[in-house]
Amino acid sequence: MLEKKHLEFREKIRAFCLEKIAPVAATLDEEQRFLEENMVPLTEMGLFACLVPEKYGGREIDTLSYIISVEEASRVCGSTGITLAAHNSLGCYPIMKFGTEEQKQKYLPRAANGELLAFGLSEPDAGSDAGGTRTVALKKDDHWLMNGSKCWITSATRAFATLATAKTTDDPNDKAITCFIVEKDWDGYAVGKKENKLGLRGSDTAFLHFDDLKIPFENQLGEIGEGFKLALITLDGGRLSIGAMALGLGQGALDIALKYAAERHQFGKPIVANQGIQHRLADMATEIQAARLMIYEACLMKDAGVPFSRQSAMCKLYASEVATRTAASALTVLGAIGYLTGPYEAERIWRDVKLCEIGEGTSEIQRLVIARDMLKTMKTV
Ligand code: COS
Repeated sequence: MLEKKHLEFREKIRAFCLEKIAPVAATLDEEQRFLEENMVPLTEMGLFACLVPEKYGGREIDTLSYIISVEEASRVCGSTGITLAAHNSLGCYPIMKFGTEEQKQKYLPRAANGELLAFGLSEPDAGSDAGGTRTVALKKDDHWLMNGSKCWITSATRAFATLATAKTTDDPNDKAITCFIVEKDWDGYAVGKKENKLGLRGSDTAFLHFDDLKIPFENQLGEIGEGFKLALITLDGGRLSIGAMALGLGQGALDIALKYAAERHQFGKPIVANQGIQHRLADMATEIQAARLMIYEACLMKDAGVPFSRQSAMCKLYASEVATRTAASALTVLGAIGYLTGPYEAERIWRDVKLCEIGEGTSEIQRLVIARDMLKTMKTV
């Protein structure tokens, strides 16, 4: 059972999302356009400042409240959900956790004020094998010199700065990587063309290219050689937010299916009068609620300082597979009309949700993380 403060927060965010985000969600998808018109309202609601401490201009809400905001945004617009998730979990959080005081003062107030941050880990040849990074940053005079490319970067075209990982040696046998905060305005930082995606078409995804990018020493984030662990710790939190995104998308699909099943008449009765439809809706609701409870519990674990890597992998794995099933079920309930782009938006959810099984670690990687943790601890629960 949620506490009163979480229930009130959810009501507030839900009303906001229905008023501001839902009306433009279809247009953003259709026009493949970034959610520009929502940047000011989202900033005013504090949704880019969720985790940032108040002393840096943030809202400093707990993880559960933040995750509820990603869930509610995704319930009406997956593109908004992923933009919030990437900025807060992958952009703000690592600076909060690993940044120097100067880095926090320099970047967090801007981030909390709606200037987006991005996270650059993946590369064309380093996806699931994130440690196989080829981007290199070598010390030269009074700076680092970075060369390489990052791919699938959420908000790449918008972000004023990116947290990018690189090897800090040209020794091919040394796989240690380090994280850096690099800024869009610097010479040598180039954004590739926006990707044409199956779903989440209102979020910007693109390559980043670094060509002799000069990085001041003070922009190294965390210790040299600790970038991989920094990334994995960051992804532990990020996977909760992708789970929340899946949860919201799945809930959105269920909302549409229930309403349609009650309204649509065939053979002289609403189709929901058929037990086959009722059972389908019941299964959808049950699985979504199970995913919700898993994710909410993992949020409490994170804030309590309890290790939650396995749980966050489980949350992402389960919620994204549930949401994929739920979105497909919603299309089945809607039949031919559900297959159309537009009238019921179930088709958009079906396209959006697939990313949840891929981004921030595929479902196969989540299974690997869960199994490895069980084997390491020899604890099944
Ligand atoms: N938190 C902190 N440390 C962690 C960790 C975590 N969640 N997971 C692993 N580590 C540590 C390990 O303990 C190990 O430390 P030592 O070198 O001191 O022993 C180190 O990190 C390397 O771990 P491991 O040997 O398990 O690394 P692997 O190369 O085998 O890869 C996986 C592990 C596959 C789990 C990792 O590469 C991964 O998550 N890949 C998916 C990446 C991904 O999600 N990409 C999408 C990015 S979208 S932004």
